Amino acid sequence: MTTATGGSPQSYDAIVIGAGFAGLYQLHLLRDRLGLKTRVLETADGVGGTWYWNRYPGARCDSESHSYRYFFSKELHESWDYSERYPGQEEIRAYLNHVADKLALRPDIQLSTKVTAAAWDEAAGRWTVTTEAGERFACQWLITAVGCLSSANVPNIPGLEDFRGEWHHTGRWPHEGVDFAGKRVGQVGTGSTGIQAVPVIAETAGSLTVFQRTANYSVPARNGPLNEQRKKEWRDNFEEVRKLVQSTPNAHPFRISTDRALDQDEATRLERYQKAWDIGGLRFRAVFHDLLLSKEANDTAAEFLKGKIREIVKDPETARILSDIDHPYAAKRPPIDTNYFDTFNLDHVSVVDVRADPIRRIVPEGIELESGAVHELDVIVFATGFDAMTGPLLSIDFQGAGGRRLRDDWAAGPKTWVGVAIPGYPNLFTVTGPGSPSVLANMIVPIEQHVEWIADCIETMRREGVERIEATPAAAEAWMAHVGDAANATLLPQAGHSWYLGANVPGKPRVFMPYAGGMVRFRQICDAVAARGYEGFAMGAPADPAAPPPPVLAEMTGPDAPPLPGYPADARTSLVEAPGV
Ligand code: N01
Repeated sequence: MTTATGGSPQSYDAIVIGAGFAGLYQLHLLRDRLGLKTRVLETADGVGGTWYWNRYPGARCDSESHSYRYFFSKELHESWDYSERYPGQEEIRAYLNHVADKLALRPDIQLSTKVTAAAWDEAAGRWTVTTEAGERFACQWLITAVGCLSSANVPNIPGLEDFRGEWHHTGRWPHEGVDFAGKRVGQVGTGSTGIQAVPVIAETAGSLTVFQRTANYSVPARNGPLNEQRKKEWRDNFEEVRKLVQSTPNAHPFRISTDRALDQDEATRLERYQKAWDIGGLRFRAVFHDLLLSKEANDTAAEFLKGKIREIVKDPETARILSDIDHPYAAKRPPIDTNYFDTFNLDHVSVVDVRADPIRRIVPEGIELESGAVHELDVIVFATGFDAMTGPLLSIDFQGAGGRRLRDDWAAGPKTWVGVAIPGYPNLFTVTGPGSPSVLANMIVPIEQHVEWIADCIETMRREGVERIEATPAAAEAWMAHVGDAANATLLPQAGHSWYLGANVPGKPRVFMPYAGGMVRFRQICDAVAARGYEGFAMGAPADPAAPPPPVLAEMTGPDAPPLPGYPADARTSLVEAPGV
């Protein structure tokens, strides 16, 4: 199929940007259920989204494999087995390729196509989407499926261009891999990614120096192969697993205890932490209900985990640096690992505390610290994270109604109505945009919920002959206030340097971006918005800037909000049970 570079743009009903989990499913629903002429535009030369780009050593999902897959089709479910408790990057990419084939999606996916701009044409009631190559597409509905963590954050450290060795960001890893054999490797960053990468890089590197700015907790993943019986169990229990992940606030396949840490005596608490440590993974966060609600409760878990670091790491100074953690457990996204702390017992692996002695610059031979010390390196690995949530959207020049620009509208922070719609940007839907539970949940579940909600919304519009939908400014204001309230009911904002707050990117406004009220409550709110005729949206006409906030939000989150199935009454206003992946 050809696309226009001049003259009239190619015309579609819907354009989807991105071919990861969200984009593939969105295409399937719009094309195969609604019969829309739909095209997916994808920067990469393959499908997979985050799993296409993040090929760094040790890249693996922290969600358990029976929960990290689509749940919309039993047939699809039965056609695929993962091989380990946590799926590795290659296997997830293979799964998504399998899905693309099974659903015959490829003919409608245009790879190697980077969207750079999108402008709303009010007279035509359509978006014009422009790519880096100058191709243009017109569509009535535009859906971003660009992921939350796809804009790599390479820190602006002076001198990088003079470095004589090679450097790589984990989120843009070379497809041919990186040969560390015998090399002096420096890794900057100890988030979830860095903690996965260290043990694997150490296997072949001549030396590995980890530059740590913020020490981090980590719980053993206890990964391992799934035997045939376990695979069959996950295949046979599709309905149960689906119901479970759709009924937990973090969309993981485990329930969070309703017990409170502070109600237990110390021996019981320790016993339960030890048991969770032995089981491994994000389930550690589920041991007690109050771990993110009470600092005192959190301290009990934090002390247990710091004690483990001191137990594992033999050199006392290394153990001190690694366990000198300044934030509550799980206030930043909690990593899980395979032999992370043990790796520091190897003679060729060391940690440098760059909070005490910050990185001053990069010099041709390596990394220089403020003290003047120079660490000579052949390879630098930046495991320095992402310009999260807003970064991927703002990398596209969105021009909404009346020529307004998203970059200006979000200068003080993002604003969406229920994470999927932006006032001033009609017929634009954002899958897992700011204000969605997204990264505080097992991503697949919010992705499926958003994609289905968007498809239902478009179906309703078509049925009712409505051409245009736009969130009202008051709805987005009210939603972001609620997103802030939900976060403030927890310890999450106490990790002042977290990417949830945008604090990892210099100059980025400090706004808590994901919705911490839990996926179950979120789904209830979205369903109510739709059931009440898309409250908070203007249907068929531009949004009234003076429209009042939609009553649905106050009703769904206030004291008379409907109960959440299976949760205690005091889990009403904010669940905040277990931020996960
Ligand atoms: O990124 P991060 P990540 N000098 O931002 C440090 C998801 N994920 O790629 O904390 C020195 O968490 C920074 O230090 P500080 C998951 O949601 C999912 O690890 O800012 N250090 C920090 O240590 C995760 O949360 C899976 O002080 C600098 C690190 O770099 C998200 O991806 C697997 C620095 C960045 O940590 C991002 O994790 C892996 C500088 N100038 C990851 N700049 C799954 O399971 C930054 N740092 C699906």
